[in-house]
Amino acid sequence: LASWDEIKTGTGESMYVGSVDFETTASGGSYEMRDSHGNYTTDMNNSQSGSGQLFTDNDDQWGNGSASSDQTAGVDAQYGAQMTYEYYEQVHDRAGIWDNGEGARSRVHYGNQYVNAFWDGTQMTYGDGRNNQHPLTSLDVAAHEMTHGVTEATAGLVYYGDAGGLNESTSDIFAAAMEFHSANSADIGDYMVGEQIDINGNGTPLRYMDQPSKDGSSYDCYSSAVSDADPHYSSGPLNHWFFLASQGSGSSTVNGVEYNSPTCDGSTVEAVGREAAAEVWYRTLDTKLTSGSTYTDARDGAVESAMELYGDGSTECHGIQDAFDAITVPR
Ligand code: ASN
Ligand code: ZN
Ligand code: CA
Repeated sequence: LASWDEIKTGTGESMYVGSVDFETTASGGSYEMRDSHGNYTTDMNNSQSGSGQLFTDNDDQWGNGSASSDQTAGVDAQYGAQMTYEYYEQVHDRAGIWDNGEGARSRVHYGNQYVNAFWDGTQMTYGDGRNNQHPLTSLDVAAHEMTHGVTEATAGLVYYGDAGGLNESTSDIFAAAMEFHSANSADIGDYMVGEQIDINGNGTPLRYMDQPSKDGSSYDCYSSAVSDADPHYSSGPLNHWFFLASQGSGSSTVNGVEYNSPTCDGSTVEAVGREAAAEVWYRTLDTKLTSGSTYTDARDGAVESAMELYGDGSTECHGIQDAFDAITVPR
């Protein structure tokens, strides 16, 4: 931020979160899509290389709520980055991906009909989705990708074996936690990932945390087979753990969405609440896990974290353990 620049409040018409206010930077007579932490968003204009062009605007009113404006996907990505930054800062006392107060770049309009988003070690990148009409810029997808950065900067979980599943699930867990925390009225919080980007063309989400196998590929329960699966499927058991710890087993309704989460061993799990579950998992990621951690390490680390946070014998400690029993991670 140059000394003559000034943080302003821009107004955006987003694709997925309605009309939003977000931080912009006034610079040289126009406005930049850049917030007070240094998170900024660029337009790749269908290219697949380079940094893209920083979004700027003359009146600080951005996008039109549809893909017909190039700024729209930028609004979602920038808002998502700002909201995720604030989630980590407010809830986990973490100053961004690297915990050093620095923001990151988001790139939108990557490629043509590119139906994916990714973290590459330095930045978040988003394609425009099916028919270039469904940019992969929903809040949960933005938080998912940014969390890959947090995971890299903390535990450093590799992207294969058990650790790969833990890595993917960590991104889904904080995607859900951030979506609830941001409490945006157009995207109020749920235990699904990618429910707004219509990635399957029939309105179904990418992943379900109450019963991960509903996507047709993810595992609900831990077994040795999980270790050989794609990280997006071996994430299932830990996503299921997060749901069980947050909401408990059986049926529940949250923000109007009905869930059903059977346990793998027929047990009943009492909820410790989403905030406690997220707190425990963040501490586990930040202080217990390393690059090659397994599901057993995840269990041990989470139980230890729950003890440190809430005390030995606490309801939280029992609930966290019971949820790991329920996904059949051996003691
Ligand atoms: N969207 C995917 C993810 O973040 C990209 C990948 O396969 N790494 O998991
Ligand atoms: Zn991922
Ligand atoms: Ca979601």
